[in-house]
Amino acid sequence: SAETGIDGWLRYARLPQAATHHDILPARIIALNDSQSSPVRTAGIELQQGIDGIFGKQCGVSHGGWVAGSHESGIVLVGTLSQFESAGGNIGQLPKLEEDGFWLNINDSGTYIVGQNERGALYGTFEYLSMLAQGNMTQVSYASNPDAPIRWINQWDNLQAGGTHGSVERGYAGPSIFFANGSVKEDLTRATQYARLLASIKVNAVVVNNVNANETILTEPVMDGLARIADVFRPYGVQLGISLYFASPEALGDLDTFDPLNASVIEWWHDKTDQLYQKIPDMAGFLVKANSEGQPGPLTYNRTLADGANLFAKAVQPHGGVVMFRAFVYDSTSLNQTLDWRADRANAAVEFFDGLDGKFDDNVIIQIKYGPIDFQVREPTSPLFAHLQQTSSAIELQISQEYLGQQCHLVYLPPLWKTVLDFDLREDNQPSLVRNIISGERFGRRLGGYAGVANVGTNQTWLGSHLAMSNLYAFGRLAWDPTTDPVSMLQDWTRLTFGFDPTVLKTITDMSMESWPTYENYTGNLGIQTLTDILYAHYGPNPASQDGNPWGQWTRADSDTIGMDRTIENGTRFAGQYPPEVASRYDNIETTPDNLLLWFHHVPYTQRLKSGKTVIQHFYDAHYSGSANAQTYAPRWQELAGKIDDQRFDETLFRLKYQAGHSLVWRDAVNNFYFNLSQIPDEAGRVENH
Ligand code: GCW
Repeated sequence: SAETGIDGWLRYARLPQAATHHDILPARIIALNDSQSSPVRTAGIELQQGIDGIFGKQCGVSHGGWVAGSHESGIVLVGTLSQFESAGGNIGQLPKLEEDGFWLNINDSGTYIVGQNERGALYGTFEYLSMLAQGNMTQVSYASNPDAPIRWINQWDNLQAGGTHGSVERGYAGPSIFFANGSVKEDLTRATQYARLLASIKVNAVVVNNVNANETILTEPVMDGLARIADVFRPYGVQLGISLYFASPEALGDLDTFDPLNASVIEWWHDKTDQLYQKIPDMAGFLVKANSEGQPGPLTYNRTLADGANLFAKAVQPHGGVVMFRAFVYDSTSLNQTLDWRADRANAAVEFFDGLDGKFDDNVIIQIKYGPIDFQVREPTSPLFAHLQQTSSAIELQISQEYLGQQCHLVYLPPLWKTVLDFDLREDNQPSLVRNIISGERFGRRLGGYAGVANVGTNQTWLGSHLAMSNLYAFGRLAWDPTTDPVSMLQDWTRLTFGFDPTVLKTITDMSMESWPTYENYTGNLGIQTLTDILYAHYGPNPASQDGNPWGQWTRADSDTIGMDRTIENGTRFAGQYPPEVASRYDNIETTPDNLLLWFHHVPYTQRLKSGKTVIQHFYDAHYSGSANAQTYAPRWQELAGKIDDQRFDETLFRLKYQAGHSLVWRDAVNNFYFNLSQIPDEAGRVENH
């Protein structure tokens, strides 16, 4: 059958020699709940489909009739702790399970999947099926608990009143799977399939509309539509969240203010929230982008960001909801590159949140992009993670490759994400890894976790590229356990997606693991940022656009020097936003790693790196070596002809050939730009006046 990619890594493709395993497989599935919206019921269906697909063995599903202690072999039993106990199971010896966690036990007497809640039972089921689909038939017994409670996907989907299809901001795979004609689509098949994929990677909520929201998300027909989305999500244990427009009381209601401390405004939001929860009792909560890039917010009324966040927190609190409040707050109109050497957008988040730690309600989580600017190919860790200690925080990662080739370039992102998750901020001179801050562990917070901007669309591949799906898969795996090895999860994904051929596995592993450094090399290296066009599409090279723009993404390149001076004495003082150990490391050019040199220091092109090369020669060399490596992808992929289906082979080859060409465009545009500016010749004679 044609491989469209719609099932992603959940294909349940037939194993080689499937029939030889029939004896050791379950013959009967017992799912301890049969109500329509129950994830445990879904687990039963997945088990049935999975065992049939992977092995060609048909099993019946029942919802009871298990006799505890009967040692009936050949069963797989799935349910929650309390369902298991009511059915007569002994939960006394089970390891401790946290919310969404599960226990998986495969032994001679059967397979037992017991969740702390129904969602956990479904997660355990998908984990079991992932083993089977990879031909792993070993007996295991372990508990698995999430590292963090917040494991959310954000979609930047627009409702698009007046248009046919809802567009997706920074989405590269077609229009929205949720919205069309200003409302929720009638046909939610794709939303259902999406929830299935997300449940299998243990994602527990999706914010379905763009953070650049408008008030129409709160109209009656749209709220009814949202309830239908929640209905198709529910059997997968995925909760629905929405982004709010701060000025809605004025734009949709008939108030003449949206001041968060105004009594009528507060009442308006409480009413709306109650209406929403009436329709969607298990709604996850709200996401808010305020006072950023034209969005209104509390600062409009001289109120604090905490006043703004708490307005919503109080409204959802009685319903058990949470508020994800974005830290991506900056005012581009206040930045002037020419007049102010100390101006720096990177400073904005810490400055805007200064003095607010401890002022947020308990159910507020500050959602922080990994770096201080904006999803660049290389950024230092956002220092804000160290400043919020009495406030829960979550990291925002971007699966959608906005500045990273928009899914036309292969870039496997977990190695980049790990540089931030594993980064030690040394708060109070103590180990302070970002992953332990957002899990809540480091500062003793109850909430926190991960938000991944996915922006899937109606394209059959979800992201527009088959290989890009490894990033979505890995996001879920890391949010559950950030210590997971990027190679091992990539290989799980590859086997599940493309099967068992060792050459396929090796080629995809090698190319993926090379892909981020390769992309960094032919785009922007040494911490200068991606050097992408930032005036319009965020696509393709445009180093000239990286200065003088109103967005505050600058390189301060002139004919002799380059880089942002972010030191404490002489520069923008950004380095001083880190705890002392890290601040002094970045403040000092000697201890700043080469890959962040131009992020923190303004230097002559002839500055020597630790490698011994000059900055400009490194630019030339890196762009040549990066694009040279990108040239190898398509031929390496071509070696896989016949080892995977034609459709996915061809569609991937097309993208890799495109990348090969576009990497040359990148190489020459960037190298020529800096050669023209600096007039410093390339030692290898490749870059010259034309
Ligand atoms: O990087 C910018 C993107 C915008 C986005 C914004 C944000 C949704 O270019 O498209 O808006 O970040 O994250 O709010």
